Amino acid sequence: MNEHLLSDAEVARFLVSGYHLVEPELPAGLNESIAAQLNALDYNPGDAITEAVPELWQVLDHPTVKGALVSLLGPDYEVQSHRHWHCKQPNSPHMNWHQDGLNNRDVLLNRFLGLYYPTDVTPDMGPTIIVPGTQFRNAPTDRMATYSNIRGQVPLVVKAGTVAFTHYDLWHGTAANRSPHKRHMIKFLFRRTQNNTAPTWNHDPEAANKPADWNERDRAEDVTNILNFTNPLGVSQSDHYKERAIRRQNWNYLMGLSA
Ligand SMILES: O=C(O)CCC(=O)C(=O)O
Repeated sequence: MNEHLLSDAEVARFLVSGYHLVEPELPAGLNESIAAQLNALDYNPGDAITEAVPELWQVLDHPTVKGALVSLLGPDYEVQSHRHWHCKQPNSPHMNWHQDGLNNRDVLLNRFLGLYYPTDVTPDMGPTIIVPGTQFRNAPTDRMATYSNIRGQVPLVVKAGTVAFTHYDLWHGTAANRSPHKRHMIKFLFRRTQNNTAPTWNHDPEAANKPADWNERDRAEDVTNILNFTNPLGVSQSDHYKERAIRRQNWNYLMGLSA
């Protein structure tokens, strides 16, 4: 067992909710140093943000961050060349809901985002807002952009150093920044390069193969029941069973079985 890899339940929850947060124990002063360099930048270098602030690699190379990536994308995952510094300026408005991915109901988990926050993000600082469970839901982006609050939305009010891994199709937006502080987030993109032939996380076959238990439902701690019953959006039964099928296909794909 590798202490940095995810458990079965954590992998299953990622498939169900579309996100996973890690809080790596970064070297003292690293977040502060990165934030200071970002505060001083007077242009956005785009993909070259890692050249402007090379210490960002220390975040990506942290064992807790790598452990989550290996668990979900395999040991040969790639850090893609596209990345972006999202500097949310003081007194700037909200950003509409959208999906970054291709709006698929994708049964293969091959690519997703990592959002790194070098400072604490308070509710008034324009946190990213995600809607857990929306990653398999198609919605025309122009229509989605007109929605306001959505039941189940989660503002990423996080502590400095947090990395939020989010499914590429997860619905997200940003709250307005009503504070006098810049809110920094660096978005990275990670990609699988090899299909799994076996689980790449801390897999326990016994615990992962428990029978379905209707009495546990949302309290479930095991894979079968997490995949079957978790319903973060509270959708109807006829809607839920379609989603359940996609989750199970994703799980089988990660297990190295045919999807
Ligand atoms: O700045 C943020 O919090 C979110 C940015 C965003 O929506 C995106 O990168 O697609």
